[in-house]
Amino acid sequence: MADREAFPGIGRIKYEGPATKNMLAFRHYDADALVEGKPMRDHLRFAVSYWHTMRGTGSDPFGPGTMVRPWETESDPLQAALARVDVAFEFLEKLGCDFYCFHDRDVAPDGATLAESNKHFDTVADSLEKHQQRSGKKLLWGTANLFSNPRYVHGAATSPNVETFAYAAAQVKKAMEVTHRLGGAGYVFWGGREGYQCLWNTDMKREVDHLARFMHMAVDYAKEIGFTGQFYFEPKPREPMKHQYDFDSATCINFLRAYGLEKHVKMNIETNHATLAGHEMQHELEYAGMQGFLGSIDANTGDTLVGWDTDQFPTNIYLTTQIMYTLLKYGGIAPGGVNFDAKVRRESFEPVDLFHAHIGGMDAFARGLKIAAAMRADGAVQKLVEERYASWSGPLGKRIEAGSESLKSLEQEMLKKGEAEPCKSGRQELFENLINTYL
Ligand code: XLS
Ligand code: NI
Ligand code: NI
Repeated sequence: MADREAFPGIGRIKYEGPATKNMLAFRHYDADALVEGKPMRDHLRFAVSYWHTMRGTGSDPFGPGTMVRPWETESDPLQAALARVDVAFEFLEKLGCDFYCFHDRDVAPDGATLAESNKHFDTVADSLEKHQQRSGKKLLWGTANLFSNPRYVHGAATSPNVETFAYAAAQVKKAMEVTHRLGGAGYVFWGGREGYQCLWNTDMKREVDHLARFMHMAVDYAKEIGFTGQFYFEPKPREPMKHQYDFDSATCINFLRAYGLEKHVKMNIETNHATLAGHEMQHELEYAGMQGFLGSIDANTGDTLVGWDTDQFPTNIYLTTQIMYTLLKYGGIAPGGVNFDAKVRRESFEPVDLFHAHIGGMDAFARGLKIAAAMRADGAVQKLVEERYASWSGPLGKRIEAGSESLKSLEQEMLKKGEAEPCKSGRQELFENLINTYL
C-alpha cells in the first residue's frame, strides 16, 4: 500500500452478517464460508474492472466528468498511471476482492509510437506484478482497447483499413504477453467497433472473415508463448455501432463454430448486453451453458427506463439468484469469474461510493448464491421441471430421444391413437410463487 492512503478512514471491509447496521460491511459475502462444500470466494471469483473503477470520470454525452479522485495529482501520464496502481491495490485489499481485469490502455497510457506505448505498458506491468506478489491479488483477464483511438473508427479486426488490423494485432500480441506475465486466468475479445453503421458501405463477409483470422492469430500466439488462460468472446448487440458481429451468445457461438474456434474460445456474458439484445441474462447463460460455452460473466445491470448500456452495479436479488442458479447448474464459473463491469453513477462522485457500489454487488451475488444453493438442495423446482417432461421418460419418448423413431413410424403411432394425449398446465405462477419462497 502507498505511504499515503487513497481511502483514509476506510479499513478492511468485513463480513458482519445480515443484522449489522454498518453500511461498510458485508451482510452476505463471507469469503471463506462454504456453500455446496466450496468457499464463497471460489464460487464467485469477484473482480474489479480497472476501466470503470480507476478510470471512470463520470462524463456523459451532456457533460464532463464529475468524479472526485484526490489521488489524480500527477500531470505526467505514466507517473499518474503508476500512482493509480497503488490506489487500485489499496482498493482491492480493503474490499477483499480477489481479482481485477484491465484493458491495456486503462492501466498504461498511450505513447507517441507503438514502441513507446509498449514501454509504458511494461513499466506499469512491473508495478502490477509487484503488487500482485505482495497482496496475493490476481488478474482474472486482460484485454486490449481496440475502440477508443481514432485509428479504430471503423473497427479493429474488421476495419476496411488493413494497417488498422495490423496495429490491432500488435496491440493484442502485447496485451497477451502482459496478461501471461501477470498470470492472467483469461483473455477477452470484446468487439468494440466490430460491426457497422451502414450496410451499404460494408462488406460483411469480408469483415467477419477478418475477425476470425484475427482470433486464430491470437490462439496461435497463445500456443507460442505458452499462455494457457481461457479466451473469451463477449457479446454485445449494439453501442457504439448500430449492429455488432458479437450480437449475443447464439451469434457468437455460431461464429466460433463456423470458423473453427470452438475449442479455444468461450463466452464472457454481460447482463446489460444481454438485455440490449432483447434477452434476459439467464437466457444468455443458459444458452451458452447448454452448448458448453459458459466462460465468465461481466456483472452489472441496465435500467428499464434508460435504453443504453448504463453498466449499473447489480443489486437485484432475483437477478443474482437466476444467475447463480444457472452457474451452479453448469458446474460453476472457474476459471472465469464475476467481474463487475459496472460504474458508479455520475452523481455518486465521492471515493467512498466505489466501496458502497462493490459491497452491494458482492452481497447481492453472495445472497443469490446462497438462495440458489438452497433451491438446489431442496430440489422442488428441479422436480417440477422433470415432472413437466415426464412423458418423455416413457417408452415413446425414450425411443425418439435415442433416434430410433421416424416420421413414418410416428405417423403409424398417431394413426393408431387418433389424437395426442392432452397437454398439462405449465404452472408458471406456481413456479414463480415457489421461487419467491426461497428469497
Ligand atoms: C463494453 C464492454 C467492455 C468489455 C471489455 O461495453 O463491456 O467493457 O467488457 O472490453
Ligand atoms: Ni463487459
Ligand atoms: Ni457493457
